[in-house]
Amino acid sequence: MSWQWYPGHMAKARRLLRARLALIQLVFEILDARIPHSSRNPDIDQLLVGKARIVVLNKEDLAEPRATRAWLRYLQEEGHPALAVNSLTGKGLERIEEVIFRVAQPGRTGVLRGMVVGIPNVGKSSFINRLARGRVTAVGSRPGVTRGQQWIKVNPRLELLDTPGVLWPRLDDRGVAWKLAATGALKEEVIAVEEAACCLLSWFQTHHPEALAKRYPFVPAGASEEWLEELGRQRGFLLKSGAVDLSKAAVALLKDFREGCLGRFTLDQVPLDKNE
Ligand SMILES: Nc1nc2c(ncn2[C@@H]2O[C@H](COP(=O)(O)OP(=O)(O)OP(=O)(O)O)[C@@H](O)[C@H]2O)c(=O)[nH]1
Ligand SMILES: [Mg+2]
Repeated sequence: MSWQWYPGHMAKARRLLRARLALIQLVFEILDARIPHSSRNPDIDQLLVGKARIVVLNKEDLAEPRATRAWLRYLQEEGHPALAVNSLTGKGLERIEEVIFRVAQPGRTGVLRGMVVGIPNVGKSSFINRLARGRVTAVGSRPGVTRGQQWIKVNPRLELLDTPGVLWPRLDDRGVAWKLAATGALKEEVIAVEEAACCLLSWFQTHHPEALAKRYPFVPAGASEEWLEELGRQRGFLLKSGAVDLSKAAVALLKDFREGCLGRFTLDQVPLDKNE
């Protein structure tokens, strides 16, 4: 699969992040609750060394609740407060300010400044909008700060840098790429949709065949490629040649998964304790 991240982009993102980190006391690390491992930037600990951090499992409404609880425990054991959040409704954000002021000390001005980081499409902008809801006041670019950096005043004690830090995902792990594709972290143009759909399908066939049978009762069980072909045939996705348009079938499956039509699922398991 190809990626939209290249060494040049990564170096630039790293530089930008460093410059912004100098201005803030707190980082919100946004992960996708369906893939907390795969949506995590592999260099995050190095990048954020010494910064107070709150980990946010966003899109909790699409993830499996029991898995989310296990992930929250795991992340908290790492030493960061972790919250499961739905940024569209605000669920999970009720006590965020309490958590914020527990982990980070305001700067010299008495105002705590934070920023939001995460890989593409995890919900960084939605999170910022939700946190600042109804109170969005850009408080102007500060002198000496890189051109045009805007601060959003969430409340008198908390400001957020409005440009979220886009981080690169794990690029080296094939087991991760399809999960990023399935959840929408990678644009469809840059991924092999059929490959991603086949991987997702195999995952469902292994872990939740009942969810597939419920959503697609008309598609008989079979190896992933045949299954996809059958879905395409049943839905009438045909090419001019009469052959099934597999990529259309793949996109239909990915879309169903992303929109939660199959149910709530978490694709990443909490790593087993090394001592177990
Ligand atoms: N179901 C659900 N969808 C969400 C949630 N948060 C964000 N989304 C959706 O996820 C998509 C991406 O959200 P954005 O806020 O644009 O994500 P982003 O990280 O800012 O994306 P980029 O700026 O492109 O990197 C949008 O379609 C949102 O509506 C959530 O908690 N639950
Ligand atoms: Mg955004």
